Amino acid sequence: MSGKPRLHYVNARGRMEPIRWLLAAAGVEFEEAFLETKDDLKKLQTNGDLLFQQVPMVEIDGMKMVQTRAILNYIAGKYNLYGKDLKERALIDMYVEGLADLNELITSNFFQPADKKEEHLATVMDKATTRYFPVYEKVLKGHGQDFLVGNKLSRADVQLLEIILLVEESKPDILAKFPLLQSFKAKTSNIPNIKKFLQPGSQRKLPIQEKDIPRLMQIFH
Ligand SMILES: N[C@@H](CCC(=O)N[C@@H](CS)C(=O)NCC(=O)O)C(=O)O
Repeated sequence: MSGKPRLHYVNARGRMEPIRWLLAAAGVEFEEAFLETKDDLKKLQTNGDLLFQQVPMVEIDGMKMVQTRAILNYIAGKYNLYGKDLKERALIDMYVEGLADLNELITSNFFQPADKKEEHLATVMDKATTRYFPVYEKVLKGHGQDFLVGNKLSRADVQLLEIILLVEESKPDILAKFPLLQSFKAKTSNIPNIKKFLQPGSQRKLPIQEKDIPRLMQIFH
């Protein structure tokens, strides 16, 4: 054992990607064990490694952690990215849950019938512009600081940057009307650990392509 967290998931973004982001932002090196086939998943299930028979699973500090949110909470707490008190943590939780909702909307585009995808994506981008991004712009404006909570990097910032970049993949000008989010993006992208994660060749995963879907379905269904 190297002592590094070991991440069990497929070689794709999916539910593991925010965990990769958070570890990277915290400057924590991690190893990845990729599931290539359904048998790889079955092996973990039969060994009793997965509490609910599902991945993501992260081996960390002698635990085999499952449930994405629980894993993120643990890493955020451990690496001091979860606010200084309960109230800061409450704010962080609200911001992060909003981001999770937006992420879910974006991901659901993959599962739309081909003739509905474009229309669905337009609706999602509209929601991003009118419901979600204005919230974060307003927060940044309200306290005049570059981070969402407490003038210090938190998991909310890391997860917001991840979602901004994700949305920009579909709509590059999404931040046009959000000047504070533009400077937030520039500043957080330049934090050394994050900058490194954004370089080609890091453990950050590329967007899932249509052609990857049958491979992933074969493992999970
Ligand atoms: N609530 C769980 C859901 C995990 C989940 O749905 N995992 C999928 C892969 S993304 C899975 O393992 N599917 C296989 C199965 O359910 O048998 C989490 O957030 O970790």
